[in-house]
Amino acid sequence: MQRSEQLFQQAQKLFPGGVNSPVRAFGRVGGTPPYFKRGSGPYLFDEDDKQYIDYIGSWGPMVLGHAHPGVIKAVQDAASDSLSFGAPTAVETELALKIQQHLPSMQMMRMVSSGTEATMSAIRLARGFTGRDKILKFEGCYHGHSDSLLVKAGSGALTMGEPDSAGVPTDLAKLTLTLPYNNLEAVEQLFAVDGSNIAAIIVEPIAGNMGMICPVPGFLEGLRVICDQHGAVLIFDEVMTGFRVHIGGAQGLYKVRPDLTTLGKVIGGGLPVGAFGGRTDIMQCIAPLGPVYQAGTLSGNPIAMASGLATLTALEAPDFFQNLHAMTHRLTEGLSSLAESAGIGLSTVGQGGMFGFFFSGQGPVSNFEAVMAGDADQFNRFFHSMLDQGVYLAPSPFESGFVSASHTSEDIDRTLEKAERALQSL
Ligand code: KE4
Repeated sequence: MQRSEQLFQQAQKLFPGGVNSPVRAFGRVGGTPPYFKRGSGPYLFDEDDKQYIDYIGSWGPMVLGHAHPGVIKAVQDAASDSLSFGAPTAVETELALKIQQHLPSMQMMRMVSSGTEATMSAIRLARGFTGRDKILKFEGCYHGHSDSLLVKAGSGALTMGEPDSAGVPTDLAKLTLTLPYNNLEAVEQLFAVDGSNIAAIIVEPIAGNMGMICPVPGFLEGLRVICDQHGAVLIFDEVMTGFRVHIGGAQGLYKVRPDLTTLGKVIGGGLPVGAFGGRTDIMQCIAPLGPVYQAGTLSGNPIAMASGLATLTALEAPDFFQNLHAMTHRLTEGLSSLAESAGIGLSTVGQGGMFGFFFSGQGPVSNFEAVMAGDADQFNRFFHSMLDQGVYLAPSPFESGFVSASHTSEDIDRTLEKAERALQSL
């Protein structure tokens, strides 16, 4: 991995930790991150021309696989007409209509340029709409890096061991209440005493930033009832799950309707796009219609909109999510049985094109505390064995993995052959 090592050394002088997003630095697993120069379908090629089967997919956007011909053509065609106008375009309307077709709860929406912008704006909107200041999030959930949401956060914050970031004013952080994921009783107790001061609950309807954790039956439905009882806004952060776990997102899978939804990743197809939207009466509080200000130079960028539109059009193909789920299931079931044969405690979970695995003997994992009890050393050794064998997994136990529509059963089976060797070596 010589070229990547040289590049990483040079990058350390330019970027903190040598990276532009912390989890990429391999801080949790050690070693040098490969530098990629090309992707094609399920494969990545690093600067030393080593090929990897990719299970990160740029942390979710690449649900079609890398360099999908239809997406690349849409981007090239749009780019030849200029990269940005800073003005309304027809293509942003087309993308919004397609999103709304599959997520009808998004009666109105606003495009932004990242998931962080989407959740930050949604929180401000919920506070402006209700006139309340407190919000509730769940331990281990990550909603991007805006100040109010960097409290007991997951993903890179957890990977770096800093779930509560420095630099967030104490007076602001105390307005962010946190509870264990999947603990509905704790939410009921909190709202019983403080419900009239809570503007919103923001939740990952399937948690993907402390590994992958699915909601226990009744959890999401219960949040819906509590928000209705207390006039709080229910925000589903579907930046990761949107167009990843089901054509209708997690809200379509679990049939629970949020008041607001945040999106990102897949709706940009690899280009910077986020969105927030939901009930018309709430969205009408957003400037220029209402008093909640929100803006962005490159919001609705036409190249990014074209990329997202081509991506969503492609995933509307018949049986797209059934096939994607079948591939993911083949991987997770295979990993489970290989681990059992190797006498390793491994629990796996998968939904649509998203999966997780935990090195823990305690069976299914349902919250942050159980995640933290996992065997981090086994994870690290498994990760590096797979990376050496050309399988690119997330470099942290506090992330999810992603399968694309371009992964074939042969790719999955080759992955499992390598996993067998990795598990035997633990
Ligand atoms: P971005 O600002 O990174 O586009 O989105 C923030 C965000 C919001 N909500 C959820 C549920 C998310 O998963 C994310 C971002 N996810 C991480 C991966 N766990 C992005 C990868 C990174 O931080 O480098």
